[in-house]
Amino acid sequence: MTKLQLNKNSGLLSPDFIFGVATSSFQIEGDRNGRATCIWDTFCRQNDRIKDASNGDSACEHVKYWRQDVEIIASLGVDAYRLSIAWGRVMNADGSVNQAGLNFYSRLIDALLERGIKTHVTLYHWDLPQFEEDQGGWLNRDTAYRFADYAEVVVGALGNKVESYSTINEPFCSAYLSYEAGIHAPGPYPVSHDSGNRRKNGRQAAHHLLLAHALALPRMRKLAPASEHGIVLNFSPCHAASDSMADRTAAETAHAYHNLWYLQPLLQGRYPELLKQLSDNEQPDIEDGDLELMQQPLDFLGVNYYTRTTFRETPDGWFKDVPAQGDNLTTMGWEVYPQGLTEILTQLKKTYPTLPPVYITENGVAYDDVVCHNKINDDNRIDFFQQHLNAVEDCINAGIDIKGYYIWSLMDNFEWAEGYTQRFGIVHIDFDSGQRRLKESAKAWQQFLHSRPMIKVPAESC
Ligand code: IFM
Repeated sequence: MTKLQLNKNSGLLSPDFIFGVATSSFQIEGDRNGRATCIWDTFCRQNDRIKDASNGDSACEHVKYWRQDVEIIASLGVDAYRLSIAWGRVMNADGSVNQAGLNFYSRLIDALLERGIKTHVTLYHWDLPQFEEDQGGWLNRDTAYRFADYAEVVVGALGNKVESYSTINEPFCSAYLSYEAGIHAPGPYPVSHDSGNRRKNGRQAAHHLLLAHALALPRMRKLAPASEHGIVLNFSPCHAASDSMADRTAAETAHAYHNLWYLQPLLQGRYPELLKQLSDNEQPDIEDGDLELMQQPLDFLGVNYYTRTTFRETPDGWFKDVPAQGDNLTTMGWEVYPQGLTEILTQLKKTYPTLPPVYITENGVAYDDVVCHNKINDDNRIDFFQQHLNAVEDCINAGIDIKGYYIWSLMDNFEWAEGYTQRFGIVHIDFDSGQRRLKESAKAWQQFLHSRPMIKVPAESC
């Protein structure tokens, strides 16, 4: 079996470096009846939105098998588990609390703590309740205020027993992919409901997501002063398709639009200069004080990293991504490009010297896994992890404060518009029977994590 290895002086082996596995609510939970309808339920029921026409009704049946999943997590030897809370499992449309839903998460976290596993809770991983979308979703400023109320309910109940909280996961996806590109829920707005053009919608949703983060964070900090509080952003280095000035400019514009747009307001209280290049009817509505509020102190920045993206100029002077090519592609069509992690983080640190400590909150890969004699030989995935661990090490050596690394994902799950066609897990799921099987990559992680030289103090006794 291929092994995962680090040199014995590696910063990743320091006693307080956290290794974890990550999932999200809609992608694994199932138990459709235990929660309010969310935008992904609606989206999945529309024609041609999901590659295999599937939905999240059952997913990995995690609500049914959560005890088994906790045992699997514990068996891996990880320090932490990153999960997300389904807003619609905790809040009802009338604003009342769904106590059964809240209890589910509370029991799960207790069971993890009993096994010495810390939790990282993300409050929003894309499953906006449909009752919020019906009021305009992330295009409606009020959603940001209701998010903060929901955050207060969750953090009020779970408090300090959660090691770290993130407000939002990947606002780029919830804004750009969803309201602008229309390939994620809620999808393209029918013209009659369209409050403006697509670009304006994407920018407005982004603004409200960042506002939601800013409104919630101080309330969360008050309710869980011993926990860490932050946000999770996804980054991809933007490369030019050619050496031409036009393509290089396109790549820079894409970097500002896709990467910096979400980080700069949080660290500097302003959007990139690119904002001024947008026409008046493309710019988001921003109220006085919003940008100041966005500069909430962050205990950490969660960074999700998968690949780089290449751009070329379009005839109207904007940018378009060029599909990755070559033989080093994953089944998502993404290029395996570990050095991109070091590149983007060193670039961000140079641009923003006040970059908070970083957790790599997601990193992983989808490949075509085959079950053969009850075994899933995914050496290609082990290689992927090894290369990215080396990249994390390079970042640490370059002076970036990286405090942890989360594998995406604990288990195969519902991969959004790709349905169940993409397997990102280190644990294989049989979506018919619910059977869980450790892939060889999970065993490699087990061996690596259990053989770490230092002794960890269980989270519960801290
Ligand atoms: O599965 C997703 C996850 O929900 C968010 N980050 C990227 C992953 C892979 O596409």
